[in-house]
Amino acid sequence: MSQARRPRLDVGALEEGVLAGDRAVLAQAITLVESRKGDHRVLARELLTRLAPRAGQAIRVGITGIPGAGKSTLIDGLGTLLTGRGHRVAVLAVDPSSERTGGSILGDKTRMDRLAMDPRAFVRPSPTRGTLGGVAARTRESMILCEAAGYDVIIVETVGVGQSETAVAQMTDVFVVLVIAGAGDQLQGIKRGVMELADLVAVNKADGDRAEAARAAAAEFRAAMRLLRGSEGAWRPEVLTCSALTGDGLEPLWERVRACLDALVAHGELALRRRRQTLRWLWQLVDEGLRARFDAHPGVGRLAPGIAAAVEAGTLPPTVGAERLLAAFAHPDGADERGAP
Ligand SMILES: Nc1nc2c(ncn2[C@@H]2O[C@H](COP(=O)(O)OP(=O)(O)O)[C@@H](O)[C@H]2O)c(=O)[nH]1
Ligand SMILES: [Mg+2]
Repeated sequence: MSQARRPRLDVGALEEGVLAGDRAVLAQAITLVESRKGDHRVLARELLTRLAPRAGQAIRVGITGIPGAGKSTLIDGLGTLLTGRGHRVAVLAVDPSSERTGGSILGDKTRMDRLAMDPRAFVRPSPTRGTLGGVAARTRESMILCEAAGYDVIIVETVGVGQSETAVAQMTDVFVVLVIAGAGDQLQGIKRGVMELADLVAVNKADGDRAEAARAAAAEFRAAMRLLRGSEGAWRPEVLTCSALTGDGLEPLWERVRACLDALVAHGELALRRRRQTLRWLWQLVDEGLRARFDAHPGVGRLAPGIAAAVEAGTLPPTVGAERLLAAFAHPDGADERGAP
C-alpha cells in the first residue's frame, strides 16, 4: 500500500468508522494499533481510550491446539454457525512463531474460506512482528476495537506449541483446547499445563474411521482432567468430541461454551477473571514500556555491547553487568556523559 495515497490518520474519523462497524476502518485502526512508530502509538492510545468504554460486551473465546489439530477449520465452521444465528464474529490470532517462519497460522486463508467471505465476520491474522508479550498486547487492543465495532463474539486462535496459550487464556473468558486422537498427550500439552487452563477440551476429527479413536481419547482426557483438576470453582472442565470437517459436534461445543460462560457469570467469576486479566494487562504494558525505554536509552546503548561481550566472554558476571546497565538507565538520557562524542 502506498504511503502517499493513504489518508492522514484522524482519530475522530477512526473512532466514528469503528463505531459504525465499518470493516475497512476497523482494519485500518488495527493496523494503527499494531504500529510501533511513536506517533502511531500516541494516536492508538487516544483511539483506545475513546473506544474502551464501548467494549467489553462480547463473548471472548480462546482456541488453542497443535498445528493440524483443525483450529482454522473449526473456527470457520463455528463462526459460520454463529453468524447464521445473527452473531457478528471477529477472529484474531496470537502467533509468536509467525515472525520466524514468515507465515501465520491464519495465512492459509483457504481454511477460513467461508468466514473470510462472510459480511458478518472479520478475520485478522496475527501481528507479524514482536515478542509474544507485544503480540499479545496488540491482540488485546485489537479485541477492544472489534468489540467497539459491534462484534459480539471474539475468537482468539493460537498455536499450542509455546507460551502463547497462557497469553490467550489470559485475555479470554472461555478457553478451548482442541486435541486429536493419537497425536501424543505430551505434545498436546496434557502434561505441560495447558489442560490446567482448559474450560473445554474438544477432541476433533471424530469422523469416519477416526470416530472410535476420538471417543476413546475423549474418555482418557476426561479421566486425566479429573486427576488434574478438582471440583472447586464455578465451572468443571468438560471433554467432548467434534468434527470440524463435517460440522458434527459444533453446536454442542458452542452450547457448552455458553454453559461455561453462564456458570462463570452466576458465580461472579467472569467479572473476577476479567478484573485479574485487566490488572495483568496493566503490568504487561508497563513491562513492555520499560523495555522499550531501556532499549532506546542512549547511555544503555553505549554500554550494552561492551557489557554483553564481557559477559559472553566470561570476564564479567551477568549480575554485575545487569547492575551496570540498570545504573546507566537510571541516569536521564545518559546525562552523565552528555557532551561526549
Ligand atoms: N477428518 C478431519 N479432518 C480435519 C478436521 N478438521 C480439520 N481437518 C483437516 O486437518 C488439516 C488441518 O486443519 P487446519 O484447520 O488447518 O488445522 P490448524 O493448523 O489447527 O488450523 C486440514 O487438512 C483439514 O482439512 C476434522 O474434523 N476431520
Ligand atoms: Mg490454522
